[in-house]
Amino acid sequence: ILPFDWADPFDLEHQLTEEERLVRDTAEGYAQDNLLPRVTEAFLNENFDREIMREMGQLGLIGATIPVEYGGAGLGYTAYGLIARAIERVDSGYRSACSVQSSLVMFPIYEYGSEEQRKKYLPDLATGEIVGCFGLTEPDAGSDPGGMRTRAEKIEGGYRLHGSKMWITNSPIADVFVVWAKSEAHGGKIRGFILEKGMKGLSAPKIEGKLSLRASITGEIVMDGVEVGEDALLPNVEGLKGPFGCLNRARFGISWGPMGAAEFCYAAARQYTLDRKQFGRPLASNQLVQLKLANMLTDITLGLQAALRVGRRLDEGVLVPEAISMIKRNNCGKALEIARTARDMHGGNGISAEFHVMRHASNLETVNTYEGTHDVHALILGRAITGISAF
Ligand code: TGC
Ligand code: FAD
Repeated sequence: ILPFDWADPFDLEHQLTEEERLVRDTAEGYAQDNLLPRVTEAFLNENFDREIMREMGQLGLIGATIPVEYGGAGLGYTAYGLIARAIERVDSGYRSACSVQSSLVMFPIYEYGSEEQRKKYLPDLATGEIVGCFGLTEPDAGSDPGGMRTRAEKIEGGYRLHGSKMWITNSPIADVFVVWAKSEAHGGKIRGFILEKGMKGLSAPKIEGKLSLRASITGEIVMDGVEVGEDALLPNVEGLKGPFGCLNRARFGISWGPMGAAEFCYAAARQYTLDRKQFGRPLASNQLVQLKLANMLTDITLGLQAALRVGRRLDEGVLVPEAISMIKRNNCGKALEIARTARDMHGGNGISAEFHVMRHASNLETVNTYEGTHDVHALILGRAITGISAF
């Protein structure tokens, strides 16, 4: 019989390889030493420090699964998940920046791009020298991206893009924009295009006043007749499976990330209720409090184990999108619940920025919504279970 570890009851530690532990330690060290000290100010002032992209790039935390020859780290998906968890232990907004650059910008350029596009963009994206964004969502097409209005008109030697994208992470500071549009030259099918900052007709205004993910910068992408050459088209994919192929990877990362935020909130609630006394004894000595801690740890432990299982299968080359929907949905929903409960367990202090739990709870509202809402992932599962689409 071994003693119970309140922080790692299923011994996740020894299910990781030596290399994965090293990556995890690098990411955790960076996040705790360099991100945690600046997050409160960034969140309160709604400010994303652009330098963070270069810092993460230098440590190999961007483009973890992209091959080394293109500047990536050539790691497996579990390692990528561990990076997301470490960064989101500090803030979901910082993990967002890392996910978008890695899975939604580098992955499509690597997977669907020409050799020229790979060479042109991937190394600088990996170092954080340039920042990318991913434009799928539109003001009138969120859960239903097939309803997008952005279109690419055929012109001599290229395309002219019209339309607008909404809620785009990093768009106001982006150098490179991976956008999805219905292309008239391809029978109205959805195609991916790489746009660059400074192109005529392209702008990316910031969305102000978010009450969630305030340490991340979010904006629109406005395309008012942006003209690009043939070389801006991602040649190797068409249809919604293009953006969804990227989302499979990003959603997998998002099954790990919120577990980091949840672990932070659980550990904080545990310590707080051990330290704080009411009615002459620690809050932690009350059954109601212990029940909450037991529920939190159970959900975190099962969520991490599930994410590890899906990561191992991805590393073996087995990709089941519905399994990713299951863990994205479960782990985001549970993390949100845990953060809200931790906020409550901190009493009045729980609403203070100093204790971080409310910031996590507010961030996780977004994480539960983007990359497919909690309910949309239930419908993806429902369709797979019944064979009937309920969208
Ligand atoms: P549906 O008919 O199901 O599929 C259309 C085509 O796409 C293929 N496909 C997939 N391929 C690969 N992986 C997947 N997961 C796929 N899901 C579908 C499918 O095989 C089909 O291919 P083909 O060749 O037959 O045409 O499409 P639908 O229109 O019925 O879609 C329904 C639904 C709800 C599943 C889908 O639209 C959906 O997932 N909606 C949610 C939208 C979403 O997740 N948006 C995310 C925007 S990006 C973002 O939020 C980034 S935040 C990043 C950060 O800051 O961290
Ligand atoms: P809607 O689709 O309008 O959904 C509203 C509600 O209706 C939800 O509860 C939803 O679950 C429910 N609903 C929708 N359809 C159904 C149905 N058929 N049955 C039952 N219920 C349904 N997008 C990008 O492309 N790139 C990004 O980088 C990006 N970053 C983001 C950053 C932030 C901070 C946020 C908030 C969003 C970001 N998004 C991004 C957009 C995000 O993916 C969308 O917000 C999300 O997909 C939901 O779309 P929507 O907001 O239009 O909501």
